[in-house]
Amino acid sequence: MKKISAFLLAAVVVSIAIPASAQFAKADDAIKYRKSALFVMQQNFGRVAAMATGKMPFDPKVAVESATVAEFVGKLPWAGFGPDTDMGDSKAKVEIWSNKAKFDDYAKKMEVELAKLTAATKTGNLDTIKVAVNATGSACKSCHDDFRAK
Ligand code: ASC
Repeated sequence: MKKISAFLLAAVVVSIAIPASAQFAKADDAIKYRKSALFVMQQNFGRVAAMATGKMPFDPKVAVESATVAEFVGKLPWAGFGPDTDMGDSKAKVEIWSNKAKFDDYAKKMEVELAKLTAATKTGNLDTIKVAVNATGSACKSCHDDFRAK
């Protein structure tokens, strides 16, 4: 019994001593988390963008649902960019961590544009949606230009 408790205590101490970040057990989990959130966001944004560009038939109900999911999931990736997650299976440039304020501004901007996109889909007007899709796409692109490796 004593041996087992000592082992468990040691395991707890080790996991406290080397936290990957406040919310994830290891840096790889944080990276997987942010990539997953960005992927789900992109799939939903991409669907609305495909409707706006005529690559997919416009279904107003699906547009609202997709934009709503993109808006919500778009709030999630940032928790996965903790201080010790700058190395791993990722295109994220190290400049994110040396320029965090700028990165955070881009993230905020994208969240704002995604909220506007949801509002635009609720009008049911494809021209209004197109404007919001372009603004959201620009927000994605400007951050990628600075902070994502090619
Ligand atoms: C997408 C996607 C991006 C943005 C960007 C817009 O669907 O994956 O990175 O839109 O291409 O310019």
